[in-house]
Amino acid sequence: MTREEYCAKIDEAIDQIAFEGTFIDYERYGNGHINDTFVTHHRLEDGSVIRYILQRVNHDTFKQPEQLMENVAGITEFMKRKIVQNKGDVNRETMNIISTWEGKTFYKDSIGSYWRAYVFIEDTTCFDMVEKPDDFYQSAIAFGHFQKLLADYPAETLYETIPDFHNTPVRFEKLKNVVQEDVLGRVKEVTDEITFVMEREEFTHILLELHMEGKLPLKVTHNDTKLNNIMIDNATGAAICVIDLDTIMPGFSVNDFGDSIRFGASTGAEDEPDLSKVNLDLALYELYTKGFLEGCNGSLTATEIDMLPVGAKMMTLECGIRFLTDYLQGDIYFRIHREKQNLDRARTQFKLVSDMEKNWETMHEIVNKYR
Ligand code: ADP
Ligand code: GN1
Ligand code: MG
Repeated sequence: MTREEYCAKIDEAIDQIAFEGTFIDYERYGNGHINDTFVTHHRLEDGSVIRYILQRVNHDTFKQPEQLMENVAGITEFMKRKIVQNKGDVNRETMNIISTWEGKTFYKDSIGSYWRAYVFIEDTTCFDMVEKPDDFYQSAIAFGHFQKLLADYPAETLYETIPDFHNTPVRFEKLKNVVQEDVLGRVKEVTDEITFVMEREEFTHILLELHMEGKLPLKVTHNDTKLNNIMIDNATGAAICVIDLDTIMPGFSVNDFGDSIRFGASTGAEDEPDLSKVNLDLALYELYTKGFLEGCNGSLTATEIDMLPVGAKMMTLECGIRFLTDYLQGDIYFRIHREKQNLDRARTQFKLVSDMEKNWETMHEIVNKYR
């Protein structure tokens, strides 16, 4: 599709969604790797300007966008009832879908792309790296609390928006296949990274085996708990809203913990090319552990708490595997802005895994301090 054709589709979507006011303009927004996100501006009758988030759902990643939107609508309505009970602000503490003029939660355009819009959560910031430790701590409380809030959500009504999303052994097998195929001849550059993953095959099974033995429960989980999927209130510093609800599915609580650690408790950016800058920050790990356990507020079993460090290492290894797989396949899944970005992303994850292994005892001691 040319740029002009794509812009025409954005215009088409904007016409179909029941925004308030008169449309002014839009621009690309945010740093997500998956969906196409835009901010739109509209003038209200009193002359003020209102913003919305408009997204084209990535249809290659999410094969059933209609089911996905049913999940999001169900979850946000459920959250709204709880927020009202707690006397909170429903416009800022959860995502609010702006429906189409026809009353649907999304608009399917003439070439089959799915568009949806949300209320823009104003006066908040979304961070790509921890700038103030307290933000990370607040995000931990919010992600823990989010899981507790959804503890009585009817999990059987949720669609699995990406099958086997955090099935690490499946991700491992996929990497093995992609290495075999080596479609772009890139395998020779990354033999150390491949060996690193292969040496950890046994580890990839730990959580699923515990689950199969009946020792680790399935919960309703977010599954993409990185720091830039949470909005921090500029005035109070509290993490007020969990966003990016596309991957809410039944999963393991420890993976929600782990995904936050791999992204936020690193001293470097996810795609930092200089690995000497990438280390596990144990102080941030401790802060997150404390906040997450506070947010979960007694809802985790002893085994779930025991497995928090495993969740951290699992999500970091799995994400590294996914980045490496995508690099070998020609960067077809995660959006890149420069060459080798997915390889750099994979390498930071493996560096963090090594760091976790070196600090394995300490990671457990920290969990035990706050349980
Ligand atoms: P992706 O799945 O591609 O990561 P997200 O849903 O996380 O997409 O959105 C991308 C970015 O857009 C977020 O990191 C955040 O900066 C911004 N964003 C998303 N929803 C909102 C919202 N309701 N209000 C303000 N900013 C938002
Ligand atoms: C993607 O959509 P975004 O940017 O929040 C990915 C996550 C990865 C993350 C790595 C649906 O998250 O699983 O952990 O990139 N989301 C999907 O940064 O695959
Ligand atoms: Mg996101």
